[in-house]
Amino acid sequence: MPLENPQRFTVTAALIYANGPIHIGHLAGCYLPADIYVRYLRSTGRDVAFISGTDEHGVPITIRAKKEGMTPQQVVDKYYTQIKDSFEQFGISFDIYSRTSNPVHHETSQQFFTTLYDKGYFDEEVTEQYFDEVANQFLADRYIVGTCPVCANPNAYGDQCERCGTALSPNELIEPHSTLSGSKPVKRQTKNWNLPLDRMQPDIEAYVNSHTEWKTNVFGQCQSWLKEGLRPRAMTRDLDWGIKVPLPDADGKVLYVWFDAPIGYISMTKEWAAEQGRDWELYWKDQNTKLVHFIGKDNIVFHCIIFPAMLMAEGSLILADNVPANEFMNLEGDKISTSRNWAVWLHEYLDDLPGKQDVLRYVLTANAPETKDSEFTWKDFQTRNNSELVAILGNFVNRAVVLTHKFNGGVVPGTSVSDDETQLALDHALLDELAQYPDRIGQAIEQYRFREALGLLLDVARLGNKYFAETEPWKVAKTDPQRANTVLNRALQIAANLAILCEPFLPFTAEKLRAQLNLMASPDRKLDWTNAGRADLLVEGTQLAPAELLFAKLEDDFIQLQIDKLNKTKAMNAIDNAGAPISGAPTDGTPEALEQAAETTIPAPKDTITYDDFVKLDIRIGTITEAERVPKSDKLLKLRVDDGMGGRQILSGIAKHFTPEELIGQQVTFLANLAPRKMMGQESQGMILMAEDADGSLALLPPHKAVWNGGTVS
Ligand code: B3M
Ligand code: ZN
Repeated sequence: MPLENPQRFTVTAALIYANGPIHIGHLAGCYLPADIYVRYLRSTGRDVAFISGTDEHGVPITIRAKKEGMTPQQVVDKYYTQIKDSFEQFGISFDIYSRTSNPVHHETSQQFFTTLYDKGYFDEEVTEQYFDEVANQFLADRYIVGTCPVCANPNAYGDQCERCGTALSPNELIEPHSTLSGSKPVKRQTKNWNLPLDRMQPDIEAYVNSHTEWKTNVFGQCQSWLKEGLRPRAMTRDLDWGIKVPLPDADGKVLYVWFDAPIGYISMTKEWAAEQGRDWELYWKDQNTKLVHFIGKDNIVFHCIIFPAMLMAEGSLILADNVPANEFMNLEGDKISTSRNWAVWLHEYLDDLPGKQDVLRYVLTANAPETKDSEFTWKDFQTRNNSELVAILGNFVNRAVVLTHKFNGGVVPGTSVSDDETQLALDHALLDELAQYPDRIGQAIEQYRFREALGLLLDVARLGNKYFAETEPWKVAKTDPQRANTVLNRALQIAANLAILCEPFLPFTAEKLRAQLNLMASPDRKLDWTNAGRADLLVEGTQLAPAELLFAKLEDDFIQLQIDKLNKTKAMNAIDNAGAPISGAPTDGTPEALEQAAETTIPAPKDTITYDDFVKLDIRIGTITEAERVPKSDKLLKLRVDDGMGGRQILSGIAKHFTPEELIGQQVTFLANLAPRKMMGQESQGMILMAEDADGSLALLPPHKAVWNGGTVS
């Protein structure tokens, strides 16, 4: 059951692996919603611990180390600093951003393990695991590659085939080999300690089922795990990087990274509480503390099933009240991918668009993958900046400040009671509506509906713009300065409210706005959510700072630079792919090559032909002179091609890739002696040749310099 009206919150955001920089997908999926939630809670006066840090153990770290030619320690040191810095720059307001390599974390995790061990929770199990005799170590699933039994992908990992998505175990791989040495691994016996999730299923089920209020994607994923039946899971691993298993007979073994990582939330809370002189136990043991985990969808099972099971077994700690996991954000029509460098990296964004952190915060929230995967495009970024932030929010505030400078010397005017009924009713309705927004926005945030909350925030600015349109103070000032002053006062109160209400979403803008309005708190008027909605936040007589735009318009050429950057990445990937091993061929075994090969596969080569076969093809150059859609077909274009021999008609199934206009005037390569055939009742005399890109898009094949029409290709 969800907690009613809690006053203390422990809010965690996923402990990301310290094995690479962070990108917009991370921010949108987990850290921004968490930050908005926490900033809002603080503003309502609730006691919050906002905890996060880096996950520095596990195979993802050792794989990265191998790739970068560094030690695992060097890798985590490098990325911890970089990641922490990016979060700081984007205003993610953690109370602590720590790391799982800290001593307090090692101790806490080992203690936790020992408690479960002493309570008799673990089942010892001896299993046969793959061992690399050349590298002299047991192989984690990710270090074993072989052929997928489902789709025959030769580069499937020991835990998953990334081509067909099937979850695998190393035993299922055909012809497994080690990525460390390339050798064929052998089976060796090893002992590990299992958490009996199967026996704990009734308790876990009761817990999950008491939270029908969880997001549908989260609740649904839990149900499907439970329906399949939980299986025991080893909480130790044969690996040399991680937290040593605190048992005498466990040499060469470390805690499973998914055992220690979530305990990181607890150890980091301890670290923070010690620094602050607070009691960490209040945040993890008090039944009235609300524990909320913000994560991405790939971490649901660990936070909703495995970690709660660990906590239940431990016995003294609270369970999560909610786990508002997001789906994924895609980028310009493609999955964000680290190995393909298909991402907008936060550190690069900061270089390219300095001072525009709030614009990204805004766009990522407006487009958050809350209920389904969503999409980031630079065009949408530009549109939202120009037509929402600039045109609605920025414009309203700017008008309020500029008009106050113009008509009242930049001093906040007082109000006077109008004797005009219409004006009275208008102002009454305005203030009434304004007063409702803090609750409406707050409720949306408390229900993890951040997109909706942000929409409501913008509605407050819309309310202000509408009020200006209805009252026209710039006209009224000449005839009825008192009324104009009243209007300006109301508008400035809306702006002051915006300074409070936008703080969770746009903290940098909130600060600018406070400075511009010279908005000061006083003992009876704290500038927080509890006072938002009031129409007296800004005191009469306050001198405003000079007007300054909150947001600047983004021009096409600026956005184009970002699009060009991504296009360059795409081109680089295409070149890399061209040199990458083709489907069916072995890779050089490095994780990089394997990752690459798993993500892109070039079509297999066709059977060999003779020169005689080739010369039968009459391939020529022509120019497209006319192009139009074929009625009732969404695929076909009818082209007129100047072939130097009087011209011909060719039908081509490329309507989804090109508009007729962009084809006219293009030189193309075409097959001239293909037997004529009819399509949709029209004759096609040949075939336009195209190159297909990795993403399925098509490219024409013009000669590298203009060639006479009818010129042959050989
Ligand atoms: N390190 C997975 C990830 O970085 C994992 C999260 C741990 S949260 C306790 O996506
Ligand atoms: Zn497969």
